[in-house]
Amino acid sequence: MKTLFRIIPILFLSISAVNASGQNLPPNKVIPAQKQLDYQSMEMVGFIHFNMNTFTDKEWGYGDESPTLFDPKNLDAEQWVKAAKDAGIKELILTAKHHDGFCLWPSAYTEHSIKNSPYKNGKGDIVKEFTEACAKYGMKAGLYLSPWDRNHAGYGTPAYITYYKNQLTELLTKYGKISEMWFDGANGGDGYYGGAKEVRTIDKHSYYPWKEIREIVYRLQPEALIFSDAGPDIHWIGNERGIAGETFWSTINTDKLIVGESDGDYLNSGDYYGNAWAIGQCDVSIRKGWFYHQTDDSNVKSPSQLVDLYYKSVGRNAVFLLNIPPNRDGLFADKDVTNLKKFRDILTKTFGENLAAHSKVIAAGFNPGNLTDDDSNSFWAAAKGKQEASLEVSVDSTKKFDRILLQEPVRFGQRIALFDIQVLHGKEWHTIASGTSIGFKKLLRIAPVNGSKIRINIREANNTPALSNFGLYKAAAGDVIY
Ligand code: FUL
Repeated sequence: MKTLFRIIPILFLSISAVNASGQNLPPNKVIPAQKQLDYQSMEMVGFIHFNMNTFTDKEWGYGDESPTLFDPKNLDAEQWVKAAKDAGIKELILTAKHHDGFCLWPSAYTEHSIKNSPYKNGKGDIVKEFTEACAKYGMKAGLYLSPWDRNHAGYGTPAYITYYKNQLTELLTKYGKISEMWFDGANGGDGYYGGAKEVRTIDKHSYYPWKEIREIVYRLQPEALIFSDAGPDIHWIGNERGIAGETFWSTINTDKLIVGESDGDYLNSGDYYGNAWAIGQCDVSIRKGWFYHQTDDSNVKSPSQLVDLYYKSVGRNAVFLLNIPPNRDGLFADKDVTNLKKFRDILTKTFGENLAAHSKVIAAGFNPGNLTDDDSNSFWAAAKGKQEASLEVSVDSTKKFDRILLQEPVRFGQRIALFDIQVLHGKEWHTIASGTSIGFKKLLRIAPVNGSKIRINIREANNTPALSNFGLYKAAAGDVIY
């Protein structure tokens, strides 16, 4: 592998040279779009699974549920948004339609919607309430429109595709700015299908015209990002536990991706040789299920468990997508709100003081001081042509730390493929951490340690290595490793 990493970089090297200030790094062939950079820097997005299943106590509705069952008496979308904001969430994604086909907005194309429910006497529109609440509090709004529809009579035929595109168009034209469209990979199986009550399988390679569907999104909402297990902007991490691989590349080979049929292990690590940039998104629910069930009230993830997931998603170069399902009243349950707040408090405390801030850095190459200057835009880069480097950071030897932060300026591509970190304790260097990818953000958790110097050794990279940020922290109470 080591030799391979040494040969491959040549393919990635661009012709432009690093200039003297180090601010113009030759970019890799595969780099993120600006909207992907902006998305990744949000770090945390939220999911809101709220729909017919909330009232039938199911996870997957069959599609024959009566709209009369849907009646959230105290729904308050602002409560969702405020609680999410306090938790550090920057965008929320609502299940406008889940697999059972019930629509949270009064779609002109079906009767299976909120307009035939008792909610606000059929005059309600929860997509509207949701997007307005998001706009009011500066939260980005995304929507989930299930490609699988167990209610629709035409599912499996071209008629359903027209219906799906019409619904997508409604959602993208009537509710202001939509920042993300979330396309689920689950599709095909048994269902009501307008009364046919049968099993309908579809060809995952050809049934959904994904190219056309994506074009609708980009045409109607040019700034929106598209999620699916095949990307293109954001891809599924390959499990629903919220955990990215310890090695995670934001590059992936799109030829290997099919919506609903991608290899989970592949998605979990990304691909060093990938031909496209796609952000990894780690979805997980704060509760056992995606939808609210009273029986899960004793099963809400603790603040510490959520912090652990933050390290396993954001800390591994991915984005954390946490689901918080409103209850039958249409509200986040108190326990969920409390745990969300405590989760954010723990992170704020842990990352409140960077023990390496403004520390002296010695390294060959350009602007080593940029590593500790509190500005994650500026960066250090190794000397031109080098793919290995060592940086020495002087630190206060009286202070113990147990969390390490590294960031690459990924606007130039993801480069570092092998590194380790050592601490000088007395006269000896001890290796305290190592890794095989960094990307936008890498957080390493170690046993508490102190020393007078830290050495960051970059052993392999696919282009001139660069780092934009380095931090040392002491974990706050509640920041524990599971
Ligand atoms: C899955 C769905 O089948 C679940 O119900 C849920 O929506 C989850 C986020 O994605 O594929």
